[in-house]
Amino acid sequence: MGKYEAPDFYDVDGLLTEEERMVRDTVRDWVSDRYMPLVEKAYREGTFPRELVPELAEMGVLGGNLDYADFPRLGSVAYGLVMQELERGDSGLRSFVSVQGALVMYPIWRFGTDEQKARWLPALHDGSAVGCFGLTEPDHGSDPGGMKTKAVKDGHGYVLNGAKMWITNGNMADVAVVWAKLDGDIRGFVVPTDAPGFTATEQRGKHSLRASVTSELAFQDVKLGADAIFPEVTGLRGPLSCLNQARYGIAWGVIGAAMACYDEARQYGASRIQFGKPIASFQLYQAKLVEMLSEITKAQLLNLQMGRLKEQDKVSPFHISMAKRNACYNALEIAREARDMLGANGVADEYQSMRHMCNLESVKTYEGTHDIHTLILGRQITGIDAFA
Ligand code: TGC
Ligand code: FAD
Repeated sequence: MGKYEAPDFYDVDGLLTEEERMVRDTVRDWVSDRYMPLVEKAYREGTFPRELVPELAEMGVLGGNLDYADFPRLGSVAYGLVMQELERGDSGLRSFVSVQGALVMYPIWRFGTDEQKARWLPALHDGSAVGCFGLTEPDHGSDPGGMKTKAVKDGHGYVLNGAKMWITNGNMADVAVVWAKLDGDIRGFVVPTDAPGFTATEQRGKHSLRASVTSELAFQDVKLGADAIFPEVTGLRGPLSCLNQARYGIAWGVIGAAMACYDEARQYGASRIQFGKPIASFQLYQAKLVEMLSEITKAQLLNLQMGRLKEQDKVSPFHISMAKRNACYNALEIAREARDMLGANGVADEYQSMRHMCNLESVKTYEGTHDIHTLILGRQITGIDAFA
């Protein structure tokens, strides 16, 4: 295939600042030069290319949106564009960065003590430490409020027992942000993964997100100091605030994957000859490209407006739910269509559409499934709570 040509039908580029374009282009080039040569092998072998973490850190994308100490700060739109470009490479790459920044650094920054911040934020920012976020349990995914993981007071500290499942970065992590019930209330704990009684077991056998580490965490009488808890935040509001940040990045990210699939199908159609003509000359093929580009363009504009609202502190979780739901649904449809348009070659791993398609099945599920975001929006529109 030829060089990647990012679709931008409505000149969204013209709505960006020079700095935003520069950040996007830096990450776009890095993905082309450094990540794309590795991804096929990583996906086949089911590994995350950890050797690239220092380079991600060097680009300032780990917690790049946080206003902390001397971290260079990315604006919300620039951060979204970074997610778009990373996921153009692979959802696993964006997932790594999302979890580190939005689900580990963000809660420590927002809810942590000065000591927790000083201990973890610089190391997570420079990539010398990796974090994971434990909310989902084997029996509580969409309904995290029912979680069983429990902390009890023990002298001046706490003892943690329970299990988390489907945890991105789990086996690579030095620190886990774990949500558990203390006296019946959901609280957040900063747990070093070398604490006795903490185990992480990699979940193999995934058809999706193969270039990402996913793990089950178990806590057996893990002793934590009094300084391990987030002191103020109580209830689902804590983890859900982090999910707002991560869902924001996903809405941008999956459109990067869709852009890659569209570009692959467009280029393939121009060079693949059937019935004596390029397949892109057939009307049905063209109609598919039109649908794909239309949905990409609408999502690009929605994401951009969401980002501008976030910069003005005007974004609500409902804006983010709509963008996450819309982007994941359409990105997955686009990836499926692109796979089909490549014929048999579409199932070969030298092409990327099927890899994106398989990844997007997970991304549509995690951080709130399509159905859950439908019901979040339905509750907002009607005032009637379908979860109650
Ligand atoms: P509900 O009654 O709605 O709310 C309970 C409390 O939370 C507050 N709240 C929020 N706060 C901040 N942001 C939001 N988006 C919030 N939504 C609700 C709410 O105000 C209330 O606060 P308070 O102080 O009054 O108590 O709770 P519910 O039990 O009815 O559940 C709501 C529901 C279903 C929407 C929620 O539980 C949900 O979103 N479920 C989906 C679970 C989910 O998204 N899990 C993601 C796990 S992490 C992950 O997947 C990482 S993948 C990472 C990667 O690899 O990229
Ligand atoms: P369930 O909640 O059992 O849902 C099953 C089906 O039922 C879905 O179609 C759902 O939409 C539907 N459903 C559920 N409730 C309703 C309802 N009220 N009305 C209508 N339909 C409903 N979690 C973390 O905490 N940290 C991570 O780092 C993390 N990384 C992940 C990485 C991967 C690769 C994957 C696949 C998942 C990850 N998750 C993580 C977990 C993810 O957030 C959950 O899988 C997700 O929240 C859905 O929960 P569940 O799988 O238990 O599905």
